[in-house]
Amino acid sequence: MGILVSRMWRGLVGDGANRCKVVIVGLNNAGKTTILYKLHLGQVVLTQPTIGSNVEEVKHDNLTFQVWDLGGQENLRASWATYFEEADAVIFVVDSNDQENMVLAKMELFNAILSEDLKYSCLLVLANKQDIVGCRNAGEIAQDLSLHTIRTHEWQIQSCCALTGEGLKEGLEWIATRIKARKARTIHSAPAIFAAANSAASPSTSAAAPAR
Ligand code: G3D
Repeated sequence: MGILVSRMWRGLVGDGANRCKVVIVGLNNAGKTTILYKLHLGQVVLTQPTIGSNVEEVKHDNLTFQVWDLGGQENLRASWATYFEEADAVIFVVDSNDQENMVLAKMELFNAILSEDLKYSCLLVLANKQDIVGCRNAGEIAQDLSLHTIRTHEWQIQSCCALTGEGLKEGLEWIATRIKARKARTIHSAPAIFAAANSAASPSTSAAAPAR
């Protein structure tokens, strides 16, 4: 279902070079929808629990992010992976004031990044709700989630407050930088791959040529 919706959306809006796909996941109530609309509209909207997904476009630094907010309720988390296809980045949102569910959040985070479709995605962890007195700070959340053990993905943790928007721009900036660097690496390695493919092909080409 997620794959179908995601492909239909791409069909509608196109698939230009400056277009990137970002998925926002995290437990229910972490602030995912608030973040999506703060990024998209620059304002806080009254949210309802997300049934399925919300998707909006966010423009930043010459890039157009197609941002997917996926429902975080237990029964919806199993379907996250169906939205991951071709995601350039994954944002994992944590309610920094919800210490009780930190172990569950860690489990869901590691489940998500195990997904084959996220193999090349960078990971931004947003330590949200920093306005709440007594919440865990970004360093503590990095510890809680054992982020330092992640070797498979480029990752970053950013503290933020979705209500004021503090920290969101910095998070997006990091993603934009990572995506641009990856695109540049792909462009630079393309001639090398092309040359390797050519030289691998040439023996059979010459073998096929008539002997003089
Ligand atoms: P979700 O999409 O991850 O399920 P929502 O989460 O975006 O629906 O947000 C859940 C609740 O957290 C909302 O409150 C929302 O206003 C609040 N929230 C989101 N971000 C912040 C933040 O940075 N600080 C604080 N204090 N609250 C935040 P309600 O009351 O509507 O349920």
